[in-house]
Amino acid sequence: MTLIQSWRWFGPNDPVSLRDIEQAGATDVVSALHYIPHGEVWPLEDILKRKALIQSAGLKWSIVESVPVHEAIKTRNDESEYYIENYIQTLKNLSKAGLKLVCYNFMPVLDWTRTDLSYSLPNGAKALYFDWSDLAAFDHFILQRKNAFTFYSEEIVASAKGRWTGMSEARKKELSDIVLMGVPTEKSMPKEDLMKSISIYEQIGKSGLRDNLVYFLKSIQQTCEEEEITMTIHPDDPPYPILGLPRIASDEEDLLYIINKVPESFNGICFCTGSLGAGKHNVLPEILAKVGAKVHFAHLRNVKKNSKGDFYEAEHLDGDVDMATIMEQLIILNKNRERPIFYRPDHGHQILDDLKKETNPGYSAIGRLKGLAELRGLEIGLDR
Ligand code: DNO
Repeated sequence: MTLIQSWRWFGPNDPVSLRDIEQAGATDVVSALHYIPHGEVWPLEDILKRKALIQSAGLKWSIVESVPVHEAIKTRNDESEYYIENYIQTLKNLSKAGLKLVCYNFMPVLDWTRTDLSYSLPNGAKALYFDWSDLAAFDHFILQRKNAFTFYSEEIVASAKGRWTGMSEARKKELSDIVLMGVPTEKSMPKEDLMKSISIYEQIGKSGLRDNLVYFLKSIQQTCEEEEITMTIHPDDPPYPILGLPRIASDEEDLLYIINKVPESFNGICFCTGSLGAGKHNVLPEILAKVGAKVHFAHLRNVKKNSKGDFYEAEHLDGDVDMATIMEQLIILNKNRERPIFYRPDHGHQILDDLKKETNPGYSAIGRLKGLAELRGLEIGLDR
């Protein structure tokens, strides 16, 4: 059995078409109904429509990423039961349509966070960047979170201050928009709402958030088991608490906690080499060796970090993550499985013709195509 190459598609409004995906060489599609507000039930009809569209292009919708977990569930407030019921209904509808593999995350409020979406590399390609000094500047000067600077090292505070002094108004606005942005094609969050959430999560803390995840998983367990659905949690990106928000899927200990607390087979992991790889504390082959049996889906991309922990998204085979070792481990894990492991080339540089186009940050076609081609070559070569 070989690994399955998949590709994220944001739906009919994605500038990358299903045809492009086919030409890039992926067979399976990762998609979600991004237009449905978080927490609402995905109607069966809408799911079937998306599925038919993907099928009509000769591809297969195999993975749902994400079914977002509503904030009410993550904070377990008064409305959480209502949203859990909705989530369960969405899972049942997905299952009716034959969709059995779901990716989600439990990051408070913000999904992945970057500070620059078009960082220029020496060869003219553009990449996504995360810079602690920019984040600290956003935190202190834009968000004005109380005592924000106490959460950063002196070195970062000094460079954040310097940077802010020289920052143009346009860049200040851009930085704010970028940090507050979530998944491309979904709405970004107003600053005031973020502040409110931060104070709620202060009370919850890491252990409270862990409890809320376990409660959520136990609440959907029966449905997942009856419907044969596998849930895969996406690691935190970046794998650190940011802006005072707790993180619970950032390292080996977190992932082991999640799979040990809810050991049933429906509870799985999406192994994202980019998210985990951004953590100085993470040695990916070691993590994969421990959690591999629970990995059903992988996001393969690379990052290069500097000594401060800032990082940019590097080429898929070039960066701090030893992709050849990861691929070798995935190939071995994939033997003797009932269902193959899926991977997608996660993100890619904006290169060539895509530099002239409007693209979803991280999700332009050609950079991902290059990533997929490299990963597939690696896979076939190693497998031989
Ligand atoms: C970033 C993605 C994430 C991911 C979600 C999964 O590009 O990997 O947005 O889709 O966190 O829930």
